[in-house]
Amino acid sequence: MIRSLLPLLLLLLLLAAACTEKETPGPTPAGAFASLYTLSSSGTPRQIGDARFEREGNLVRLTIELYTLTPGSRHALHLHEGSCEDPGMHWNGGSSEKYCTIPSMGTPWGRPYLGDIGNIEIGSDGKGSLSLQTDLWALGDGSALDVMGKVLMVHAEPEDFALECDPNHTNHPHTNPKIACGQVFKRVRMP
Ligand SMILES: [Cu+2]
Repeated sequence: MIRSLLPLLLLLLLLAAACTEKETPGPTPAGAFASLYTLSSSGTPRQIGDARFEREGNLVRLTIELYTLTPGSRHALHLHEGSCEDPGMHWNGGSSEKYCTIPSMGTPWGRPYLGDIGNIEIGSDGKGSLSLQTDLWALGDGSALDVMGKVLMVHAEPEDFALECDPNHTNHPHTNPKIACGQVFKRVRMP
């Protein structure tokens, strides 16, 4: 009986070893994070969220968690140039072209800028999360497409990215106040 189970046990051991190996972090950290703090001219900045960027093969996965925001609110999220103290332009990977029709994971990006993440929805508990996977961004390679060092900006209002990509829509005067921000840093420790 035991002898007949041996090959199965061996197989299970091998599978377990393979799984463990996959989870071991490589020599170079493939991740980055941003801690998001409120931007306000008065009062102490308050942390309202976290973001994680992870490289998976040729993809970058972004996971954002926000908390203590107005229940039921929606907010546009962008990556900007510069810093939280002195935010710059919308990040567009060094390009002046619109990204609307450029494929991300095989389907059009659908937003004008490469740094347009999307809108996040805040639930009745004041919390919201968003995750995004794209093969358009790079992480930590120092290229023009690298999201490292950019600033993740939370805006007061949501945005209609599809409308902004509509070629018939030319006029969009749009001021969307910045309410929170976090710079994207290399993760030095694995969680
Ligand atoms: Cu912005």
